[in-house]
Amino acid sequence: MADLFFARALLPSGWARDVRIGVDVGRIASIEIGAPARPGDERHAIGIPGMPNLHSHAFQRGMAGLAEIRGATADSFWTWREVMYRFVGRMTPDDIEAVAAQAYVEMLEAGFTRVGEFHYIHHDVSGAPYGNLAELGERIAAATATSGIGLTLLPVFYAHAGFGGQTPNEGQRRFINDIDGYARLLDASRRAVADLPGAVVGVAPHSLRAAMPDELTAVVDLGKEGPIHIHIAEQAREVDDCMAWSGQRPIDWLMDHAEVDRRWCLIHATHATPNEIRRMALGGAVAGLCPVTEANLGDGTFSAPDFIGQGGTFGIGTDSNVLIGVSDELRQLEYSQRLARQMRNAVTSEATPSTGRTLFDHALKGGAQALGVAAVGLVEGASADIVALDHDNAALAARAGDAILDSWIFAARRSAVDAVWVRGRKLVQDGRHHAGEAIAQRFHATLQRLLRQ
Ligand code: NGQ
Ligand code: ZN
Repeated sequence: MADLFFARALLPSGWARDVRIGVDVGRIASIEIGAPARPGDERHAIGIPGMPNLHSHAFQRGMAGLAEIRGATADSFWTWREVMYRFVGRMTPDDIEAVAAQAYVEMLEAGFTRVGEFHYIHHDVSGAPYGNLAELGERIAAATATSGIGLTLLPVFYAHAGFGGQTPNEGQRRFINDIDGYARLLDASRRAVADLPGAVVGVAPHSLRAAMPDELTAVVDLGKEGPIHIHIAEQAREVDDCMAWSGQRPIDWLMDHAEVDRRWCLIHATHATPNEIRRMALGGAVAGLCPVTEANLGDGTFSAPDFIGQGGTFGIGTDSNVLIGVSDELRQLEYSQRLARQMRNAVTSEATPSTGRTLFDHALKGGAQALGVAAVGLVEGASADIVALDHDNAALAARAGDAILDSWIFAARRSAVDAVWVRGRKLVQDGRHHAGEAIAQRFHATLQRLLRQ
């Protein structure tokens, strides 16, 4: 492919002018700084690294916006979950693939280049395993192949309805495995992505609600070297239930019963005490924040500034995919802090005064760590996952350096994402995915059928 030339690009060392990037079999092979564009170079104004999306349930894109309506009882996370269970209860493998492909196109168009799919639908609509245990993992892999987004597949272990090994309920029938079944599923999942370039497989005990202590240990052991993701402390009721079960809060309990190190990603971690925040930061686990979904579900606000202040690393995820955007997640993260603390520029420090840059750098590093990606960013050896921003976007007028990120995140209505490459392959041009129309058509047809039932 042609070399890429960016008038400005965000490198690990900071913003640089006149940057030429050479790509070889999906990796960044060379970076030249201060080099004039050569004939044949593909020229762009602004280059930044593609962002990892560390937490997605792709199928939930199909019900985005359909739970914003008052129910019979007080609406909460738990009533939303009932709506979600009803929706997932009737999806076929084709439906799941079609909805996932649409979600991944939207992620790419928003500047995400890899997705951590926290994948817990394993069985057919009746709750019986498919002949191919990884049928639905294969559908997820197929949706990433169609869209081109990078994949970290996180097959989920789910066995119980609540703390203390409660029997799963009807709505959870498609998620349930024992450890033996999970081990087989994990093997099948590894085979399912074996031919997908750059794919990573991790493990994911769904939550302390869904996995008993001995099961948690077994799942972690099955994970070998890969990432370990778990939902934790998202809802106040979850914290109360954990206290009633164990006498401890979820994060404290986890820290005491597992070796929570850099392989771990604690999704949400919303209700963390100062001491739990300190313990997470010390252990090196990534806080997997999903600010748009957490706001949508009424979860609460994670104390990101305190966590960063203690040296903690966070990444961002789109979780329920109710609205998909890199800038949306980062903006919501910052705005939640401003509202809670009645201050501005809440995540910054003297060393990193730009809010946009601080958020972006953290989410890039934390996202890569959480998704099992060793080298990230515009650096030789990293996967060529690159985003070009549109410098004609009015919000970016006359911006340079970190002001580009600040203005993209806080001030752009129309998407400022112009082009996106994954492993050096250009998937998005002029803001649109190359296969976006066909994938959207299939998504429309799928939703027509699903919502008429
Ligand atoms: C999920 N989503 O697995 O999709 C969950 C809801 C649960 C979020 N936690 C189900 N945001 O946690 O029990
Ligand atoms: Zn989740």
